[in-house]
Amino acid sequence: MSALFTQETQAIFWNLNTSAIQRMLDYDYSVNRMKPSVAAIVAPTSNNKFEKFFYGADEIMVPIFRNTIDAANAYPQADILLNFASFRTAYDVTMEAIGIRGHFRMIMVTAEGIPERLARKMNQAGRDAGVVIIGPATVGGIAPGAFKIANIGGTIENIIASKLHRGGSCGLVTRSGGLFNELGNIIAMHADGIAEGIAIGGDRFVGSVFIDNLLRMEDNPNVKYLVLLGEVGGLEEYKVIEAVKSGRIKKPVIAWCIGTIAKYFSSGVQFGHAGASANADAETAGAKNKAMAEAGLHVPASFNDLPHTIAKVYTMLCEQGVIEKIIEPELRIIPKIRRGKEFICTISDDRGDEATYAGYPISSLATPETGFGIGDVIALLWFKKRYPKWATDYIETVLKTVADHGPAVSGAHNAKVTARAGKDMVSSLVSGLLTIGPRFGGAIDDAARYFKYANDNTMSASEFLDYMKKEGKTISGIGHRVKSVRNPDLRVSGLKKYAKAHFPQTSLLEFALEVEAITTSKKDNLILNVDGTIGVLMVDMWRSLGYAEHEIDNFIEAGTLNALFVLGRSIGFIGHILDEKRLGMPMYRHPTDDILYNVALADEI
Ligand code: Q5B
Repeated sequence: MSALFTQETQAIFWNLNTSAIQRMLDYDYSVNRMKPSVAAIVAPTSNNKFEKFFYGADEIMVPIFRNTIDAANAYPQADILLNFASFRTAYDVTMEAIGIRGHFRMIMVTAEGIPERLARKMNQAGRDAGVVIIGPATVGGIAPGAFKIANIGGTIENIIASKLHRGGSCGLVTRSGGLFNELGNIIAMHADGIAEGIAIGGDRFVGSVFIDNLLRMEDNPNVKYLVLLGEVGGLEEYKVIEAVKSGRIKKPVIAWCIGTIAKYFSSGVQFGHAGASANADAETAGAKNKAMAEAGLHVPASFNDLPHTIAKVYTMLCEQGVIEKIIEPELRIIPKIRRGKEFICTISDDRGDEATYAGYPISSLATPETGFGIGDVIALLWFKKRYPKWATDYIETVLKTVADHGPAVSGAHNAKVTARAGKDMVSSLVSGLLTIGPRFGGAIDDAARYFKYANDNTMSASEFLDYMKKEGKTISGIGHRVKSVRNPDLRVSGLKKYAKAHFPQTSLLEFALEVEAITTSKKDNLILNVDGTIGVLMVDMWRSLGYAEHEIDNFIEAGTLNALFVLGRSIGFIGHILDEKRLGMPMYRHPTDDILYNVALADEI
């Protein structure tokens, strides 16, 4: 790939460095990118699932993952890793990312001070895997108008002043980030800006070196000439000389090595970067500048002359028709004052002419002719997906099945008593709903959780029973007050029949039935009850729909399954409350002869 970054490029940002990420997104917005350049964040210690960032005046949510593998799996198109881990962690993060074979095309490592032994291993691993490593100790790179890594180019004002908001024709490679900005400014003043620029980093051992980047830029048709800002120390510039001599690099190269002052010192000088010190004559800036000039590179007489050399080469290429005039694009302006939103909604939107459920206008769902049922509405509003008919029909079967089970059950009883106390519909309904819990109706999530846990851990039915006994827990989804083997619950038979006929697979149901075979052999009423059947079949449904196990676990943790009982049984409770109102029943008082009074005289203390 000759252009390292395009407008489509997306990165995974390792570390929750909010200000650097915000700067990237501000850049994206300004240059009219269609999608944010940061697809996801990896932050191992964060408990948050996303972080909000501004995108222009609006806000967007960038998902947070606790490890790189999950982020990479969720965002297969995000093939750049911006590794902002500390120098203690950066090596491990890079090696893990290289190990995700075929995912990352480029990894940028910002940390300074990674031990040289590890840096060499890391760089070699990158080369072996065909991954471009930029850094360590770098601010990264930029393809103006397309993709900008974190802080390179500085503030938005400096970016515009240096024409880094749109592509130019120079391919720039430096070691230093500070001098990258300086050169960016010089190139903007004396030519038309940069097509691609990379600061390779100041450490002695960096991943991609000058020649790697210059060869890629040679092949990039957007780059018309090259600027290399080398440094005293190392021999990398000689590889560029060889490439020019051999004709591999044909585009004009303007080059200068900084550090010529070193010859005025009596002893060796170590400049700011770890790699900036000459260990032999050939490594001095003077020797490298001389060799580059002799090889035909455009080498100015001094750094002060560099702008004139750039202007000269640029003008020549314009006159030759190699470089054409750039039509300046319009920039989007980032508002000075931005206000963060207090609430987030990802399921429905009421801002247009008509509200939508997960993108579907209500009118496209509501009327019978559309063919959508309440199962479809639940799939959209609860799971933000369109489910196939067998799955929405199952959800509707569940709702119809649990709508009521007579007046004697805990919730209906409470709702009736509350209505008879003169309370309104909502209060009576809520008093009924509040009885839904681990023993009554609200055992569905726990049933799914424990049966799934046993199944995930390949326990046999009897091992599962032993496990629950050790835990000191009754098995959610097993047992019923009135239903038993001899008095089977026909609701359960109906659900099982539906699943057998329509589900692609029912493996968790099979497991639950093995458990039931053991429990009913001990006690007749320890059947797989309606809660248990709904729970295991919902897991079978989600598995058949292709959800990952952790997504199913998240549904269960959120209480999704008990919510099905809440929703369905509300229909019945409302019926009972209306019944009470219709009948005008008086206040209820429980008969005292149905209460065992066992009240002793309180002791005095
Ligand atoms: N034992 C449901 O209890 C019930 C055991 C068990 C191991 C078990 C009980 C239970 C789990 C929770 C659950 C949903 C309380 C039920 C629903 C909706 C409904 C309701 C309706 C509707 C029934 C007697 C002996 C004891 C216990 C042992 C009982 N369950 N052992 N695992 N799961 N189940 N709830 O019969 O040796 O004698 O001390 O908590 O799934 O709510 O229609 O009414 O639509 O409205 O009263 O269908 O099973 O029995 O609690 O007195 O226990 O059996 O350890 O052993 P029972 P208990 P031991 S569906």
